Amino acid sequence: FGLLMALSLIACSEQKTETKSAPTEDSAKTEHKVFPHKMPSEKPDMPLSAAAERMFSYPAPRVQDNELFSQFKYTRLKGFDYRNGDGTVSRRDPSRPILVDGKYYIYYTKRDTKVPPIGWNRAKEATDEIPSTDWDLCDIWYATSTDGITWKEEGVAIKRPEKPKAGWRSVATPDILVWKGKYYLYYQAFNEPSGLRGDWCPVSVSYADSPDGPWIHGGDSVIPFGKKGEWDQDATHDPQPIVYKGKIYLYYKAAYNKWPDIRDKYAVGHGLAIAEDPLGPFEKHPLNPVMTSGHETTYFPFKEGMATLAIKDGNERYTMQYAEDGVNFKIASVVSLAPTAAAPYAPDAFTDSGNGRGITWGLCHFTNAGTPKKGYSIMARFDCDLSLDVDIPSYK
Ligand code: AAL
Repeated sequence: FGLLMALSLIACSEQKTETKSAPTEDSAKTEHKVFPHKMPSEKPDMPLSAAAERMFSYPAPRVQDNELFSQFKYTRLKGFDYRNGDGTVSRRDPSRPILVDGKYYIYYTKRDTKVPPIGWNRAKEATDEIPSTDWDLCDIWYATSTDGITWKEEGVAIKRPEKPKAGWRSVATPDILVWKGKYYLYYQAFNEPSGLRGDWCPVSVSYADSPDGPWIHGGDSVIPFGKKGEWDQDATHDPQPIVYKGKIYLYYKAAYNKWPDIRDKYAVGHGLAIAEDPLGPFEKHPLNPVMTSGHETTYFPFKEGMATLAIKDGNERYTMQYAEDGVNFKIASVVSLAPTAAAPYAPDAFTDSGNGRGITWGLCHFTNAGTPKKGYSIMARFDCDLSLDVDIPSYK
């Protein structure tokens, strides 16, 4: 047996030597071309594996110093009471903070109900006092802070209106635009308990001269639903306005087939609607959806284009993406433990500088909203290193 083994080993090594000494025409051609030790700035002219090829579709620098890579650090906020977490108070889906006269302002979904939500699958049992989901029977509240950690809850910004006005059932998930000295809040306006036929709702807008209000109703269904059969036929969520190329770029999400019957066809898409006036009309971009991953919308100006964080949902969840034109997004980096419902403080979101500097912090939420009998959410702060000006090496 020992002899047999020895013979077969010799046979093997002979075979190997033979392969080496008889190169094919192809391998001879590429013999001197081996992937270099120093990362090339251009794709090298040589056959590449799929992964090596893909590497050159990421923006430079492509290695550890990728400008659109970050880790995320979280800090608990001070100043919000959650009634010992009994599920009757919830705060979620914060707007991006804005800085006005030395104070940060945020707007968010607040639920204060006698009982916690009963769940989307029991939406038929929801009443005027029993919420179906965590964002049912909500109003939009606001809070201020000087350091982004300790907040003072100031009161209601937008109360849900009387039935049958748009949003009578719930107003939720706001975001802010500052345009020509006025403030505009875009938010989801529910006319039925979410969960009944999916998470159906259009977007409304209100405006004010001061970030403290009073808020004047400015319009409903500002992003028209798609026609029946189109991806955004009955949901426009997470509106996020940015001033870009002299216009208002309003990114939004449609979660289609969310609940309850065709969950296996569930998908998210983000659309872009563009207007010259904050009250519209908003025209949808012909290439919509411009993103196919990300449960919420988190966009910010970066260099001449737009960066976005695709959070949960979709094949490309947990990626940072970049579009030079604000429309055609490509994966720039893969991230982990990313903030949910991230709303960054983006100082140049409304300045249209054409040279976005990125972000270092923002608000997000943590949720156990699916937990029966005590679902609710809290807001938190995240810090990150996605700024071109401020380097935070400790997060790398
Ligand atoms: C959120 C957002 C929208 C949805 C629900 C409340 O994270 O995507 O606001 O409708 O979940």
